[in-house]
This record gives sequence, C-alpha cells and structure tokens, in this order.
Amino acid sequence: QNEQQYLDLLQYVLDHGHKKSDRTGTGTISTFGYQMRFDLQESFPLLTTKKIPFGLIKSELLWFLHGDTNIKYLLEHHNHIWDEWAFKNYIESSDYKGPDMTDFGRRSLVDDVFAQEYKAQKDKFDKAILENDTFAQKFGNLGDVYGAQWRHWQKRNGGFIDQIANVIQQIKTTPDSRRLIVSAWNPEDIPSMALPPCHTLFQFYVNDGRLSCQLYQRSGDLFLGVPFNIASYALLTHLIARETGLKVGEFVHTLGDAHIYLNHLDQVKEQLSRTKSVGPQLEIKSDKSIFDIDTKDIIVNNYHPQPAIKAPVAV
Ligand code: UFP
Repeated sequence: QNEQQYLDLLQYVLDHGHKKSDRTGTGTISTFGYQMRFDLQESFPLLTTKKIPFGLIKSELLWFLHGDTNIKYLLEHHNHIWDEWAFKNYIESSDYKGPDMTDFGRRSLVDDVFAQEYKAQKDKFDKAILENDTFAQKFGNLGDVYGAQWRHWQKRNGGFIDQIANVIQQIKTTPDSRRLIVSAWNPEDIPSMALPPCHTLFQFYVNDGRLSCQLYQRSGDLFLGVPFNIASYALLTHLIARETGLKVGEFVHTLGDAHIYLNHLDQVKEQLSRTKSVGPQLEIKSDKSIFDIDTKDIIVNNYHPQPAIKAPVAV
C-alpha cells in the first residue's frame, strides 16, 4: 500500500494539476499542498515500479548525518548527486583555466559536442577532488547544505547548534514533546543560496513505542526527486528510531508545490502503466551509532524493481 500513495499522487497531479511556469523555464503541472503517509512497519518505501538506486540515498544521507559538506565523501562512494554544485564554484573561480563551461547544465542537454567536453572537464575535476586534498578543501566544499544546517547550525553570537544530536536527546528524554523539530530553512541565508533547502523542516512524534517523522518539503519534482526523498526520510526515521530505542511508525510526507515537469509526462504515464510488487524490507547490520554507521551496514532485502526510467533533469 505504501507505493500506491506515490502512484496516487502522480495520478492526482495528472488529473488536477494546473499548468505553471517555473524557475527552470521547463514548465510544470502542479498542485499545492498534498500529503502521503507511509507505514514503515509494512515495508520500506523504495519504489518497485521503477528502480531507485538505494546506494546513492544511503551515502547522501550518511553524508548529511556526518555534518559533512565536502563532496569528497560522496565521490568516494561513487555518488555524483551534488557534483554540479561544486563544479560550478570551480569553473567560476580564477583557478579554472579550461574551456568555457558557462551554463553547462542546459548546454550539455542540447549540444552533444559540448556535452562531451563537459564530461571530460568534470571527470578531471572529480579526479582532482579524490586525489588532491588541497584541491578538495578548496573546491569540494559546498558550504550551506543539509550537513551544515543539521549538525552545525551557526549561532548569531558564535558557536553552533547540533540539531540532530539535540533531537535524538529530546526524543530519549521527552518523547511526548511537540517540539521535536529539525529546521534547514534559515531566512537570513536564503538570498545567497544557489538551492534553498527543499526539505525545509521535519518533526518527530513518538507514540506507543514507535517513532514517526513528518517532512515539510516546499518543492517536489514528483518524477525524479520525490522517490529519492521518500526513501531518504524513511531511512532517516529508521536510523533515529534505532538510535533512540524505538520501533518505526509512519513517515508523513507533506509537499508544498508538488509538480510534474512537462518533459516527464511520458515517463510518468509509463510508470503508471506498470504493476507494483511487494515492497522491500530494510535491514541494518550493525550496532554502531547513527554517526558511525557505514553504507554497507544498511541493506534492503527482497527488492525486485522494474527497470529505471530515464528523464531529463530540469536545471
Ligand atoms: N527537488 C526535489 N527534491 C530534492 C531537491 C530538489 O524534488 O531533494 F533537492 C526539485 C524540486 C524542484 C527543484 O523541481 O528540484 C528545485 O527548484 P526550486 O528551488 O525552484 O523549487
């Protein structure tokens, strides 16, 4: 039943979404305010109607939980989700001496020759991050991303707040609290951010020995982003539950602007024509703490998805 929540949302936006232009110029159909509820006792909400690369979700989440903001860790785990942001800082710096890479995201979608040049430059960049510590220090760091806001939120008068450690402590000591919140949205920083946090805020709730989590996501790319986001917060809920000695309850996913990009419509229809199967089960094979656990300690069993469906990323 978990996966049906997501498929219903796709169908809802196809049926009731209105056309809306957007920052990327791609165009969307969109709806405002929608909520899904995933029962984490039933199954782990990793979609079966298309293959979702769980490895990327694990390494990204552990990267956030470490408070790490340098893509070096991600590259070591063969995760390229955040590469472009670091690469953009590099090509805009005086250290970059290669061919013009302005607007590389858009250009590589429409120009094959450029796409090859871009790939060569980015491969070189990734290699330098992995092999050269000084270079990684200088150009691998993304600064204001979830790792920073979750683990070292900068205080106005100096010092930091570790929101994850705090919320774990609060869940243990005051599980009935209505203030079990982690926020990534810092209005002071928004104007200078390339990508203001999509996962604005999340809250935990303890009932009957079970931990639930609700995320408020301000903006959701329903076809490409949201399946990742569901799995990522489901995994986070499992990890926090384990850390606080609780069982898992629900993951409640609340979306602000829930949209399907106009160039994803065929892919969405293809996915909706497929038949889902029973969802997988999560297994954590370690008693290490949430901050020390390794990607290989986290596995999904009985995951039998249908093939991936390719779609262009809106940039
Ligand atoms: N997006 C997601 N999930 C994410 C993420 C981004 O769906 O985790 F980081 C999508 C939402 C939107 C775009 O389509 O990326 C961000 O653009 P904007 O800031 O204009 O909402």
